Order: sequence, then structure tokens, then C-alpha cells
Amino acid sequence: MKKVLTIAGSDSTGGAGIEADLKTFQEYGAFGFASLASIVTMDPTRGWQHEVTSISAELLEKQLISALAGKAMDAVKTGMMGNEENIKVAARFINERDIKHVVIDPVIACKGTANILQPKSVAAIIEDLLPLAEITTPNLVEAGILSGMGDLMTVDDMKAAAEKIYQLGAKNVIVKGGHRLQTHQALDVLYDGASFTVLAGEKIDTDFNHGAGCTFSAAITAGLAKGWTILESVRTAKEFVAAAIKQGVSINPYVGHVWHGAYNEAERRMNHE
Ligand code: PXL
Repeated sequence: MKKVLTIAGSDSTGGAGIEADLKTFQEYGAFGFASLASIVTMDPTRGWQHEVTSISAELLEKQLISALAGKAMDAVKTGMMGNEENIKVAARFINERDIKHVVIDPVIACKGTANILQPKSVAAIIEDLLPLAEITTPNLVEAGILSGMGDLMTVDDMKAAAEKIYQLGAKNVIVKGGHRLQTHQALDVLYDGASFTVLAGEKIDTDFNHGAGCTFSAAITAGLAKGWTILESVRTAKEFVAAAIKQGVSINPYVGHVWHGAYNEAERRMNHE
């Protein structure tokens, strides 16, 4: 059984964050662990305003000690870290322990809120986490911030940003075009330091994409844990997320959630009505 850890935030609505990660790990047949770095709550009476509450670095450390006891962790991913101190703690543990695969999801902005992390956290992601990454998975906005390029409008912009992020120390970079890129297909750019691979997928016309980013990087993490290559892991993750978006579920009136069980056609195993 592969052991896979997420160090991330809790999405109290169940679609993104550690909830997405654990559901995805389970679908991949891996044994999921979560070390909470933050908790995100949303206020229905204030226009679905997001609030991030950080977990203390001390408590994050205790969770990591618990999760990392025993047989080596096959893969780890990071998500919303809450603050700079938590980034440093996570980086230290990833550095010190024998973890075979490291995926850094540089969660800086998320839908529904403009500025979820402080600029300080961006610097810490660049300094402490990107150099540890076997792969990092920024969306268009995050890639613009990490590369210092600002708004990315074209595939060429995405390639240039991927190159700059690679130079920050990540061994592979996948910039997700997602729904923001003005193209007919959903395009992602993968860069491994030597060549670019543009991955094209169907652009799905839906608002049910809450959790898509976390699910994508969690799926890559579980794929790498299974021993798949970067390209195999990324391709399967793309299919996994496309299925999750297509079979999105209505959980609340504020955002449309992806359904993490879609790829394995969970409704055939157990009805979720
Ligand atoms: O989608 C980015 C994201 C990541 N992590 C947590 C979140 C969100 C968005 O809501 O809540 C915990």
C-alpha cells in the first residue's frame, strides 16, 4: 500500500484542500494522510467571504511527526500553508525525511477570493518549497506571480513562465491554462528543463470546478507514488480531473464542487444519492 501525505488547508465545504486530496488519494488506491496547516471557512452572510485560519507551526510539526512515523512516505504534496512559518516547518520535514516524491501546489490565490496568502508566503514558497519540488502545479495566476511576469495571456507566456519557475528549482513545472486562458481547449504546459509538452484537453463549459486544482495535484502525487513517470501521472491526473468536473455536484448555492469519485464511476460502486 502506498502512503501519500498532504500538508495543506481544510476546505470546510469539502471540495478543495485536504478534503479533495484525501478523496483523490483514496480513489487512486493509496493510503492518505493529512497534516493540517490552515482551515478555510466561508461566510454565506458576507458574500461567501473566505477566511483563512492558520494552524500553529507547533501543531503542524506534531502532525508531521505522527504522519511520518514508520515506513517511508511514498509521496507528499503541499497546498495552502497558512503562513510562512508553516512553510518552513513543512520544508524542513520534507528535507529531513526520506520522501520519494514531492509535489508543490503553490496555492496563492483561489477562486472567490483575491488575496488568500500574504506576499511573505509567496517569497517562502519560492525560497523553501519550489527547490524541493519534483513537480509544481501553478495555475495561470500563480504562474504569473511566481515567474514575476504578471498576467499570462498565451501559450508562449505560459512556456516563458514555466521556464522561469523551473529556474527557481522545481524539476518539472506544469502551468495550468484552465478556464482563464482564452483558447478552445483546456491547455497545460509541462516543462522538464529540456522540452515543453503542451497537453490539450476538452474545455468543459461548467461552473463546477471548485476543487479542480487541488484534485489535479493530488492525482499527480498519487500517480508518482505508484511509480508512474511525470508524464503518465500528469496525463492520468488530467483525465481524473476532467471526469470530476464533468460530474460536478451541487453542494451549496455558492460554488460548484467537482466530484472526486467520477473517474472510477463511483455511482456504480455505491449510489451517492
Ligand atoms: O482551491 C484552492 C484552495 C486550496 N486549499 C484550500 C481551499 C482552497 C479554495 O477554496 O479552501 C483549503
